[in-house]
Amino acid sequence: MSLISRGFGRREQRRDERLPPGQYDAGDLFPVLSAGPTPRTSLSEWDLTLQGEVDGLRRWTWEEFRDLPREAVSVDIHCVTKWSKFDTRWEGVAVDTLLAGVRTEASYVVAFCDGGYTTNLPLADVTDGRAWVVDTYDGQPLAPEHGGPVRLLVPHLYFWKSAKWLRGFALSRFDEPGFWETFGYHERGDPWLEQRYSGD
Ligand SMILES: Nc1nc2c(c(=O)[nH]1)N[C@H]1C(S)=C(S)[C@@H](COP(=O)(O)O)O[C@H]1N2
Ligand SMILES: [Mo]
Repeated sequence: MSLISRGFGRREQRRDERLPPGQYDAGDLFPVLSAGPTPRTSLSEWDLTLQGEVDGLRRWTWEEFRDLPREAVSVDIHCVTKWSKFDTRWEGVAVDTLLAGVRTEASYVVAFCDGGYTTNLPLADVTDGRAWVVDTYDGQPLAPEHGGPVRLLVPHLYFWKSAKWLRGFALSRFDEPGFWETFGYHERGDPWLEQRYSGD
């Protein structure tokens, strides 16, 4: 199986220049931030689906998901609570791979999860090699508290957009707020523009 690598070896840029405004370097710490308990879904019951504004439901079982073309990514992540973490290493499937061949009028997606968490994103923020559904962190299966079996990874937006325990995407022509967005967080959440709260 081919494994495309992205973002590795990008070390020239100074760390302070890689830190968005108002953020600090968490170093080796990897805080856990979950709005509820960690759900446990067995892999035999697990699936990933594309729903809503699509030309037909798409569904992958765990085995089917694991057989998709994979990518390794090394990226900086930025939480709205102000910690950032450099050079985090993940493996998984590009959202582009899931959307290949899907005909849609949608401009937005809502990522939905076991446990009920949701977050909304413009389709443009999860395509063109900018988002992945990852099952591996630092060479190990993704730990349940960090979203295992799979989470969304959208490193160019605040980390609340990287939905843990991901089960799929609902595509829509309309932007519908997710969990934190309903509580006043920004609808897009670009850390470089410090889009923390609605209206920023
Ligand atoms: N399903 C789900 N995904 C989630 C969350 C959550 O509560 N539930 N929290 C979000 C927030 S606010 C952050 S900062 C990151 C935290 O990921 P971590 O716990 O792996 O650091 O997950 C995001 N994804
Ligand atoms: Mo967060």
